[in-house]
Amino acid sequence: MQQLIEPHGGKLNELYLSAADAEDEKKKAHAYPSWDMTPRQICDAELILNGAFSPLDGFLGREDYDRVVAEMRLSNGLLWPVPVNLEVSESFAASISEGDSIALRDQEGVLVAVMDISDIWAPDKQQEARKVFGSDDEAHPAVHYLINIAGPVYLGGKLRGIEPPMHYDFRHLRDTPAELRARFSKLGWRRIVAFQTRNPMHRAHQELTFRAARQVEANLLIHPVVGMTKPGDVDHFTRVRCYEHLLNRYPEQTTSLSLLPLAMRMGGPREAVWHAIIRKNYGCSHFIVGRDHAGPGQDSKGQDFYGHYDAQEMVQQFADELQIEMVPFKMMVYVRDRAQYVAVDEIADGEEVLSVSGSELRRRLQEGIDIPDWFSYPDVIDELRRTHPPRHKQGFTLFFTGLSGSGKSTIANAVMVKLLEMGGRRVTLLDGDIVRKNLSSELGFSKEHRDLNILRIGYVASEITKNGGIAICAPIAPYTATRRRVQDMIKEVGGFVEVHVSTPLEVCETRDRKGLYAKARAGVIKEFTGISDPYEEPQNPDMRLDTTDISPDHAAHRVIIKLESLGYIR
Ligand code: PPS
Repeated sequence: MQQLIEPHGGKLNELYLSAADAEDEKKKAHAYPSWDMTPRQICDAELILNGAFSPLDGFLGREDYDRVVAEMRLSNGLLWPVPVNLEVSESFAASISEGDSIALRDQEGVLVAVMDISDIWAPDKQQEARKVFGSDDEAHPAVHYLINIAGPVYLGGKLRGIEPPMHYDFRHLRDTPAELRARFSKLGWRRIVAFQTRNPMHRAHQELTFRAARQVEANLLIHPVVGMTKPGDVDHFTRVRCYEHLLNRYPEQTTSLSLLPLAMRMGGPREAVWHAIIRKNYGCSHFIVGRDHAGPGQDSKGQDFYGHYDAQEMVQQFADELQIEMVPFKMMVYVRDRAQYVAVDEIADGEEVLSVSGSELRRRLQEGIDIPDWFSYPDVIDELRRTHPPRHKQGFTLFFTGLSGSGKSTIANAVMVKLLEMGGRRVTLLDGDIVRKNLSSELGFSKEHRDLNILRIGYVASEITKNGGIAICAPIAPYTATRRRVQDMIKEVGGFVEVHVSTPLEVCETRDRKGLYAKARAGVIKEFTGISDPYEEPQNPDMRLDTTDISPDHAAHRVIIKLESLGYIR
């Protein structure tokens, strides 16, 4: 009988201990230093432990890391394109030594694995960004994560699995590589083509996957990523319900759906090679790579980070080593006269094609506009509309940032009152001073404390937004990267509107309503924004307001008009 494709490196590396050994290890782990993993580290750990990242047997050590970054290879020469590291804080790293064991826990403190530390080092993150992602531009989500969110020290070492990270959702759709391989064997599937996605699937995707399966005479595995995708993507709960609707539209017994708890990096070509290796470990013989695979979009100058078909080229370049066969696909578009989907390179001269881009779809959902039948299925659209109501029914955060005395609080207050006057919405004001009194009273004005303060505001605002309310924030929020983290957090759950109150420093200082500028100049107050501490101006705010020559009432009125034009109120 023909066997399924071999895992990468020849062996599926499942790292869970037996029940008895896990019990023993759990007792010993009470004495180990403990690290609460970040959401991304939990995703990575799960896929290391269940063998999806075979042949990895832990987080990369230094030698492997260096070679992966430089050459896309582990130190033994095996192809591996993306560094998978346990990044930690300086203080945690200082508390342990090479040779120690540490307890890796999930966010509730449950022990997931024990890690035997072999290497501790501070990586060159700029170099990692340039080599792995081809850029150190922080508009790239993974570069932003690497530079601004990931800890400064990396730990390398083998893992011993205690218990898999817990998932309460869609448990019937989650499989380890061994479970999926067993399912394929049971069904008698030998040729399986995997489809990776982080988006809802519509008719074009169905046509593409259906054709791919027919072309290579294989069964189809829809294998969406439900770990971490690009900030702003449709949440996985909604997507999975969409996939389930779509599944009914494939011929019976031909197609399977399974969820992959991967934390994507949006690394384009390198990531495509990684995705291929992962699918090979799950037992798939073929892998679809379309246009812009794992693409992060555009850089801060408006240029694409990667060419549309770079990912296909890189997977092709390593075809011999990968063994899993790529099924390359061009973009599918709808040809009106033929009433069918066709690859862009198959369109005849003069044929009229129709397409709805991702941003056009979002616009139509936001504005409650009709979405044509040729584009998607009614049950898929209904599902999207349930979680993406038009903007005026969504929660949103209005985030003012600017110097002390620029007018943020006054405008924020005026906007709040105008919104309350209009009625029908719940509004919460998180003004700088109010927050510092109620949420952050123990914090000062160091960079670390300011960041903590802003992240707390962001967290509260995201909860308000998620539940359909309006959060108005008015802190100084001087750092771009921290504002970005707040924005990413909130965009996952609703709207985010950034207003830069750009009143110049001279004007703020002349006003000096609280007398703080005078004290800052005299050196009585240290680390004062604009005087002895930085303010990084927003590059692309939704709106700029300089209050030098306009009244607070007028400024608030302009904000209301902006909110109306963006569709958040009407
Ligand atoms: S931050 O940077 O976003 O955390 O600042 P924020 O929480 O908005 O707090 C700013 C208010 O605190 C007062 N204050 C200072 N501001 C800046 N730098 C220093 N060192 C400082 N010390 C006290 C000041 O009144 C700010 O209020 P606003 O409303 O901005 O004038």
